[in-house]
Amino acid sequence: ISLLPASSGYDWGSYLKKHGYLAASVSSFRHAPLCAQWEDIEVGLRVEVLNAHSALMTKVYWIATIIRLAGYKALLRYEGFENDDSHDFWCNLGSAEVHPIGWCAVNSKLLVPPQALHNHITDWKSYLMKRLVGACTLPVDFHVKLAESMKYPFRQGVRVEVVDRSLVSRTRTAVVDTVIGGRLRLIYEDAGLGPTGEVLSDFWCHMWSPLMHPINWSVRVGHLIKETDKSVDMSSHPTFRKVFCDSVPRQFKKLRTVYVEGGFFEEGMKLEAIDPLNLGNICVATVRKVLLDGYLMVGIDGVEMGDGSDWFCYHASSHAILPPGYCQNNDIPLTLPPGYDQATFTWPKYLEETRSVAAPRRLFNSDPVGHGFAPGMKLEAVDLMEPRLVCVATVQCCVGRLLLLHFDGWESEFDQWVDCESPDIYPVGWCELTGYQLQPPIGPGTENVLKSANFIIFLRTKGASKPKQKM
Ligand code: MLZ
Repeated sequence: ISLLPASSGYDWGSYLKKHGYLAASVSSFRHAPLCAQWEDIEVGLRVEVLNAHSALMTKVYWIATIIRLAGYKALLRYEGFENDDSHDFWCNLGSAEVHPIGWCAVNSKLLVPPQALHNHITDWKSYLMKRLVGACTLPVDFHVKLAESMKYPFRQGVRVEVVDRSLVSRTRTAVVDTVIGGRLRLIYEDAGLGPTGEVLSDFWCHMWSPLMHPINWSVRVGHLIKETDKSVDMSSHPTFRKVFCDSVPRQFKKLRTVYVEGGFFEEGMKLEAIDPLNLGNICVATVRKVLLDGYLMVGIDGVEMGDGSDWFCYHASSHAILPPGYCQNNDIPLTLPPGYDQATFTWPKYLEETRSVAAPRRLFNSDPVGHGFAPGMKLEAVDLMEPRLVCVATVQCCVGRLLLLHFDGWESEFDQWVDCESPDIYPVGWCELTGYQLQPPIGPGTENVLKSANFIIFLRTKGASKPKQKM
């Protein structure tokens, strides 16, 4: 299945309005620009916004009220239309055309009402005085804060260690090629170039992704790293003509410290873990190796290749590893090793059969967390199996810290569990704000297209058990 032609300006507004969808609030995304400022942003705020209905040659502005919020997007109504919603329009509050009240005065810009209102009200001055008494507006430093939160500690030419997409049990050295909204396009140092100079293997991740590390991390914690193939010549690629600079730990998000006194994870202990290659599945799993600094290599029971090539590194504080019994306690399906039956599987029996022990509960990061997500909320989320893609998505369900995400228009096969603080989920309007391309739902809302698309996926996956997808 190929994706729809990418659209840069996805019409979130019509999609939300047509179906009455809600969107998660910007304040629920700790890594998102303006997250801390968003508490003050609410329906009823007044802003000065470009007047798109003016016949004048110069840019003029008018006052509008926030009628509805969806992530960064606001449904605005120009002052004067009162209860008439027919001119309402969606606008990204992060865009350069929206300002706090008073901005026009300070910057010598004209406030001119939209043409449809010209004959409507004659004494604008007293009308506005009445309408604006006691009204709130955006914080004055809104755009300054926005600009500040969109500075990133990475730039082209910075070297990092990142998971090898062709062999997830090891890392590989890569160079930052592009930075958009804190997401990095990384090119493996020995990726190779195709006939037209195109990069043969790259990886996208957020700068706070747990899959990315500073240079020397792998050797330090004891993780396997692919030796860079020096015979591969990348020098004709513009990114590789830059002066390189090794990334250092302070450029990365600090992980929660784990205490190993009083016992830590040990090789052979059983747990439940999100399958790194099928992120919609929480599986029976085993600690295969304990690395330094609280990192673990985890294998999924019953489907392991046996050579360690499909082990995956999770930090002990990761949301992706859970104590045995977690799924049952929370009424969500646990994916069992082949040959086991949902009706008869019990953890105590399984531990006995496999002569193993459960990883103790206290070792897991079970901090209770309040978050603002609820089932049905819309957001923009990375398809972690193809991490270049940021897609229109819905929170399907919430379990503790975990959110099950569904990609609109795609089969549930593509659903993924993510942590509520994952840096790979963004508010509605984030792509527009940062200039990242958003993947719209396939089959833009029409039943037929949706059905046939599902059908194609069905054909693709029919027969075989769910195919493993490459990262
Ligand atoms: N190549 C993949 C793209 C899937 C993207 C889905 N994103 C939710 C496929 O066609 O299967």
